[in-house]
Amino acid sequence: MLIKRGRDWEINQREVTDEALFLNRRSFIKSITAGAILAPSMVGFGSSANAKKKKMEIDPTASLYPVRRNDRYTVKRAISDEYDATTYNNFYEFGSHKSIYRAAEALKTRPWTISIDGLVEKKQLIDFDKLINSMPLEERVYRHRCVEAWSMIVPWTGFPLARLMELAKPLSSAKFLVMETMMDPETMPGQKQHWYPWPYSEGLTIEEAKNELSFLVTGVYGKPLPNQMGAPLRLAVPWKYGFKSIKSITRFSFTNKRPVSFWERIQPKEYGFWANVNPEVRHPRWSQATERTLSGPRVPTQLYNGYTEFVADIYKNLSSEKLFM
Ligand SMILES: Nc1nc2c(c(=O)[nH]1)N[C@H]1C(S)=C(S)[C@@H](COP(=O)(O)O)O[C@H]1N2
Ligand SMILES: [Mo]
Repeated sequence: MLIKRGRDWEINQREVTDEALFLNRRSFIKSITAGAILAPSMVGFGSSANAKKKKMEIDPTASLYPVRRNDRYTVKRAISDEYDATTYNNFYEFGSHKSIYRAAEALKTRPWTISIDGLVEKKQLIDFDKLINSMPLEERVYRHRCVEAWSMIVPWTGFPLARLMELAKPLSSAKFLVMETMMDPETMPGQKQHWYPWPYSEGLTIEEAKNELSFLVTGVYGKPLPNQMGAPLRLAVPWKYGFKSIKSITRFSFTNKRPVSFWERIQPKEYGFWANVNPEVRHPRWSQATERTLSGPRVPTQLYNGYTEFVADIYKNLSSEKLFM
């Protein structure tokens, strides 16, 4: 991982390495074999003509925002600064560091077709604009806890994942929901790095997906999602580590087989299927006891990221599973 300096809160973070460390070593070795060395200047990728064009376009859903906040999910701590949350991102499709927000302008978010398939009564392709206009939008202030031990509090706009499941009508044989990110190596240059198992994918059990907290996000800070945060549609599952909250989704597939997601495929000793937040269960390379908030102090991490009352029931008969990695 590149060492980036500049903000006070980053200085204490040297001991915390991130998801990229293991991979960077492997990719480094592979790129040498391929006869090319990844220079740090290449990792961020450039802004393109596309990006500039995109800036000129007006988001066709802009008039839907802002929407009413649902106070059932309000967090007591302060909401993170919008600039901080929108310029410090994980989106490996655009590079393995945090400053991908300019590069992500290249992502083409229209037209955006979403496939619902697998073990469902109603296989379908839905246009994103049609979908969002058929859904009850609300705002929810959620915590977000990255496995790298940083966190933020943001006001997401979106609708419950359960509403999308009602459209799909999963069969009783469906036990898991798998989601996939858009595959487009031309606008997402990270996807040309063949050592990653693209497309990015994530999975939940049907019970987790139906939980009231599972939220499909279309906007943040009272506006449509910026590309770097996963436009036009991403997941928020706030009781789990951030990598479960997949961005720029184009596919929802129902299956009876537990999926192996992006990070689990890369490093199964460090990233598992469940990935529920627990301050007492260390990442093999660092403690998860505390977290650095994006615009605030270091604070203790909470079990299920503070959402125990909403989710504990899901796990009561699953104690033999590795629920916290
Ligand atoms: N497609 C995709 N989704 C992704 C990621 C990614 O690299 N690609 N990173 C994940 C991780 S590790 C985190 S912490 C969050 C970060 O979301 P944010 O950039 O909006 O804060 O997105 C998650 N979703
Ligand atoms: Mo993360």
